[in-house]
Amino acid sequence: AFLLYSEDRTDRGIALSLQNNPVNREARELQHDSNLLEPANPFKNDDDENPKANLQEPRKEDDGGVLLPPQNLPGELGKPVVLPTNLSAEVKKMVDDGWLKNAFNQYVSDMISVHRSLPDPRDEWCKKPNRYLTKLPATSVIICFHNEAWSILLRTVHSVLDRSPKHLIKEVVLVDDFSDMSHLKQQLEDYWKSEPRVKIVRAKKREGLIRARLLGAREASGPVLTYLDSHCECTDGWLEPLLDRIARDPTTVVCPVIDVIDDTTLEYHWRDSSGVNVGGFDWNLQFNWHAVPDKEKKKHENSAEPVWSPTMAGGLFSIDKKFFEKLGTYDSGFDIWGGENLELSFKTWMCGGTLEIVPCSHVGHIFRKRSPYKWRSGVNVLRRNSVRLAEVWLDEYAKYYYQRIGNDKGDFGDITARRKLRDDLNCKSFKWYLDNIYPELFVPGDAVANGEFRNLGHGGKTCLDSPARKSDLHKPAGLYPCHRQGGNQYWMYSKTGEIRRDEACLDYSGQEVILYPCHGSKGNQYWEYDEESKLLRHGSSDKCLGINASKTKLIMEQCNNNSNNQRWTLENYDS
Ligand code: UD2
Ligand code: MN
Repeated sequence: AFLLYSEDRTDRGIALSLQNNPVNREARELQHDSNLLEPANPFKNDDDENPKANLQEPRKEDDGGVLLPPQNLPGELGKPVVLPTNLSAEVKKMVDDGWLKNAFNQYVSDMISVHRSLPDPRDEWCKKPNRYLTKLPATSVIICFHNEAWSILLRTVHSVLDRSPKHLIKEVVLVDDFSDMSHLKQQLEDYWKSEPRVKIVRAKKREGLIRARLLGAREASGPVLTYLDSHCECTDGWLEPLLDRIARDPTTVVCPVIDVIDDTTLEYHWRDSSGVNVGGFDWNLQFNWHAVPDKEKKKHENSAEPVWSPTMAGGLFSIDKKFFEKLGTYDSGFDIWGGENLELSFKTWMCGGTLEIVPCSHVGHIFRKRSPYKWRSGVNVLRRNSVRLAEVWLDEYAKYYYQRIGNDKGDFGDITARRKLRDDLNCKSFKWYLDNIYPELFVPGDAVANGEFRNLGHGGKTCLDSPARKSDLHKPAGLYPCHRQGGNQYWMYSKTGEIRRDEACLDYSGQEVILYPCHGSKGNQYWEYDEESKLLRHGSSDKCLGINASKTKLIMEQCNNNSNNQRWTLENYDS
C-alpha cells in the first residue's frame, strides 16, 4: 500500500501491450519454460560459475548446516549488482524484458544466489541473552504471489527456511493467485518436492492478494500466521522477536522493520533502530510512514524496543491465528490489492489489540514503482476497497475520504456482514482511535474551509491544483481548470491559517509559492483569508496570493482589493 497504483497508468499500458505481443510472449516463455536461454553473464569470464546455476538447486551445506556462499558471487552480503553499460543487444533485451514483466530488475536477481548472504542489521540490544522467551509458538509463513519471478520467489522462501530456527516454522504456504507464468506450475512443485515444509496452494481463479491470503490461512496449521510478499528477504534473527511479542500477548500484531531491496541493483539497504518509522495514513486512505512520535519515544529506553504503530504497511506481519479469526480476518469483498492493511490496522486497535513495529526484526522488500500485473478492467478496485473500509470503520469521519473522491462512492457491494462483525466485537469508535492512537493526524473537520480553492480572475474557472505527494514537496504548487472531483483540488484552510492537504502546506519565502511539509509555526505558511475582500494575505511578506494572466502560475503581489485575480473562494468556508 505504498503507491497509488492507477490502473490506467500509461507505462503499464505499454507494458501490457508489449507483453501481449506474440514475439515478446515467445521470448518470455522460452526463458521461463526451460531456462533454455541462459542469461549471458555480462561479467563473463570463463572461470566464473554460471550464475544461473545458483537458481537450480540449493547450495551445498557443510556439516554444521552453515551455508558457505563464495563471497565473490554477485549480490553477496546484500551488495549491489551493477550491470555494465555496454551490454550486447541480446542481453539488453533480456534486461528490458525482466523489467517489463516484474517492474524490477529480474535479470540481476537471476544472477544472485537464492541463498545469498545478507548484512545483520540488528541492534546489540536484540542479541542480549534471554531477550526472548525460550518457548515460542511456531508459525505458518504465508506467501501469496501472482506471476512472481522465479529467482525472487525462491530467494524469499529460502531466506525464511535458512534464517529461522527449524522448530519455529510450522510450514511455508505458497499461495499461487492464478499465475500464468509457466515456471510457477510443475517446475515449482518439482523444486520443492523434497522439502515437506513447503506447501503449494493454487487459487482456481484470480482472487487478488486479500482472498489469496485467506486461502493461505485456511491451509495453515500453526498457531501464528506470518505473511510476507513474494519478493522479500528475511535477515538473521528476524522471526524470534516477532513471535516473542505474540507469545507474551496474543492480541499484539507485529511487523518487522521493512528494509529496502533496491529494484535495480538488489542491494539490501538498512538503517539502525534510531531510524525506525511507524505507519500512518492520509484522508485518501493511503498508507504513509512517519518518524516515531516523541510521546512514543519517551516510553522506551532503547530504540530497538517494539513501538506502537497506528497502521501497518500491509505485506509483512505476524498475528496470532485465533486473534486474526476473532477480528474477522480480512474483508473478503476486497479485491486484488489495497485497503486491507488499514482495515486490519484499524480493527486491531479498535477491537482490543495492539499493533507494533519490532525494530529487532528486519525483512527486506522490493518496492516497485508500478504494479506489473493486470488488475480488473472497468472498476476502480482500490477505491471500491477503500469505500468498504470507510463504510465499516470510519464512522462520521468517512466523509473526509468521500470529499477526496468527489463523493463518488461507486458500487461498493454489500457490507452488512462486516458492520455486524464490528457490532458483535463491540469495537471502539474511530474517534477513539484518532484521539488515542493517531492524534498526530490532521482532521479536516478542524479546518475552517475544505474543498476547492477557486480563483475569481480571468473567468473564475481556475483552481489550486497539485497532487501534493511527498515528491511534490519543495516544488511550486499548481493551477488547473476546476473539475469538482476533489483529488488534487481538495484543500483545507486550517484554524491556524494554513492552506494544506495532508502533510503539505502552501509556503512562500520570497521566491515561488511552493508546497512544503507543514511545520505548524505560521510564518511562511500563514495565510489570512478575508471573507469580504476574498483576499489571501500572506503572513510574513504581507503580499497577496494571485494567479498570472495565462492562469498557469501562482504569483505573489501587492494586495489589491480590486483585482479579481487575487480573489479566492474557499469551499465550505465557515469562520
Ligand atoms: C503493499 C504491501 C502488500 C499489500 C499492498 C496492498 C508491503 C511491503 N507490501 O504493496 O503486501 O498489503 O500494499 O495494500 O507492505 N498479489 C497476489 N494477487 C494479486 C496481486 C498481488 O497474490 O492479485 C501478491 C503479489 O505477488 C505480492 C503481494 O500480493 O506478493 C503484494 O502485492 P504487491 O507486491 O504488488 O504490493 P506492494 O508491495 O506494492
Ligand atoms: Mn510487494
